[in-house]
Amino acid sequence: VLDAEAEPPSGASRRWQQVDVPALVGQARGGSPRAVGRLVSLVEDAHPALREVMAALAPHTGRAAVLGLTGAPGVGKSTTTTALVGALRRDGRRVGVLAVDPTSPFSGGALLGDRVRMQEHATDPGVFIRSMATRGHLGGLARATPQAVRVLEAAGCDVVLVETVGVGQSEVEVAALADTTVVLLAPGMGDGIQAAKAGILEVGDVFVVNKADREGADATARDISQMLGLGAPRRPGDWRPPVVKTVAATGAGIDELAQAIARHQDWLRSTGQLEHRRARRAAGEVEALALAALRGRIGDLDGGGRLDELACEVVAGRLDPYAAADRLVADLGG
Ligand SMILES: Nc1nc2c(ncn2[C@@H]2O[C@H](COP(=O)(O)OP(=O)(O)OP(=O)(O)O)[C@@H](O)[C@H]2O)c(=O)[nH]1
Ligand SMILES: [Mg+2]
Repeated sequence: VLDAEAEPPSGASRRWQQVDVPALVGQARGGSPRAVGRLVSLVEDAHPALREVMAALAPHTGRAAVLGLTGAPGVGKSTTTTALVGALRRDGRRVGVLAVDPTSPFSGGALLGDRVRMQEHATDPGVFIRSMATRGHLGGLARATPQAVRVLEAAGCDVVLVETVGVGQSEVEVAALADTTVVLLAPGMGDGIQAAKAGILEVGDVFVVNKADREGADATARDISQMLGLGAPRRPGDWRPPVVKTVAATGAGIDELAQAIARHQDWLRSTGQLEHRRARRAAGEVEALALAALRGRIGDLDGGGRLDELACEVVAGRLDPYAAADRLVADLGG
């Protein structure tokens, strides 16, 4: 796309910057952190060139393991991510890190903190670290994250770690995007009851009680194990989420965590769950894009006037909502 212009969500007209997609993708494939950063920015902005970017990236994706790390603010996600990156690098794996902040519309203090914390990897050419803010962007976390993961995969990452702060629905969302979801808790702040309330017991493939140097870690780990046992009875061959204790700040327990993640990845592959999860994920992505396209076309019918017209008919009692929807759909086809 060389001369892309489109309407941003606000409706105000905006001139998009020109993008030489083949050149940019080529540079990213060659390992240029700048090109990778630029592509993730296009993802964040829902830039009109994204369609071409995704087409260019598609042949180079689907091979990376996608790990989601989620948990309450301050539980130690970034510290754990940094330690995991170290373990993966010692294994010779190329790693991408996406720190996704679903609450922040701009790159503020928290993300700056992440960058400082991950400084030890800043000059390693085998590590890409990128923060992404999604609030206020079209589709938010659910649209942008898989697209940014594709950018990192195409840049040659074997593993992509997605860190998301657990607020509201974001844990559940990140779980839907990852092959393996790691849920972090800390003593005293995330006991079993709290975790059950937040709905994270269902989404975790591996549970971590971080800050195990603090009092209460054993009790929290026991709580979580117990709550996990109360769920639906497991059948033979089902995955049993392990609970690992870590002190991310010193690296204690990180090897055990890496092993638990590797075991889950083996299980995913050997049971066919990996393909199943990825297919379900892609279906969700395609459906979301298709629905967005349909919504756009509805908005375009008579410059948006057709929907208003039908709505007036419904209000006046001349049409029922089903009949009005049928007409709208018929108009889309015609
Ligand atoms: N005592 C102790 N402190 C830790 C441990 N791991 C991390 N911390 C500290 O906890 C604080 C928060 O750590 P982060 O890694 O930034 O936590 P986070 O979950 O990424 O935080 P947000 O991204 O802001 O939600 C920092 O001051 C860390 O140094 C640990 O194992 N023990
Ligand atoms: Mg963090």
